[in-house]
Amino acid sequence: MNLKIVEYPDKKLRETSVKVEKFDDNLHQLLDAMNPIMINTNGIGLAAIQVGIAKEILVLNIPDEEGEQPPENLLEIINPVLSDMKGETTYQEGCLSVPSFYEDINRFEFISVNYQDRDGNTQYLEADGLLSIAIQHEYDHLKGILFIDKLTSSRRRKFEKEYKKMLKEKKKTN
Ligand code: Y12
Ligand code: CO
Repeated sequence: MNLKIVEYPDKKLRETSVKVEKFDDNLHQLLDAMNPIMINTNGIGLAAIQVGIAKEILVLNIPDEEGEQPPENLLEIINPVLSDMKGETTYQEGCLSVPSFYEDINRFEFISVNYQDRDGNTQYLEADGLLSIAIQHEYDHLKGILFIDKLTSSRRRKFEKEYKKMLKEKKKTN
């Protein structure tokens, strides 16, 4: 499967993803293609809409203490429903669809997630720390929300200016 990361300001990223209904070979092929894209681009989370597919599919692999992302730590989350959001935390986030930009974002500290795995089995997890932040960031993608939408208006204006400049430079070198 030849997938490419969709980058801001592509309007595709604003689409609302739909629930997965068929847990078939097509879904497995997509999941198997999303994982290496995420790992090879130093990502820790990726939503299907970031590769142009508007379905409620997330892959995550939170680095361990050595900074490794072994395949056994891969988490595939389909049709997630978040609940029991509690507390508050701040983390400097980045996004594969918004390259070269990082900013402090407030999130809930603890969340619970009901979801399905690649075979359609119902699963449940409770998360805190980086996993909780990453799931909330990826879940937002399913609703067409980007972390830059959470910036103050002055910070957002600064971002738009810097990002435009970065895209211009990129165009020159390509
Ligand atoms: C905490 C904060 C954000 C998340 C969401 C998942 N975000 C990522 O996985 C971001 C990855 C990322 C990787 C980059 O490196 C490359 O593209 C090679 C990167 O650097 C550049 O764009 C130059 C930026 C972001 C989870 C938890
Ligand atoms: Co993102």
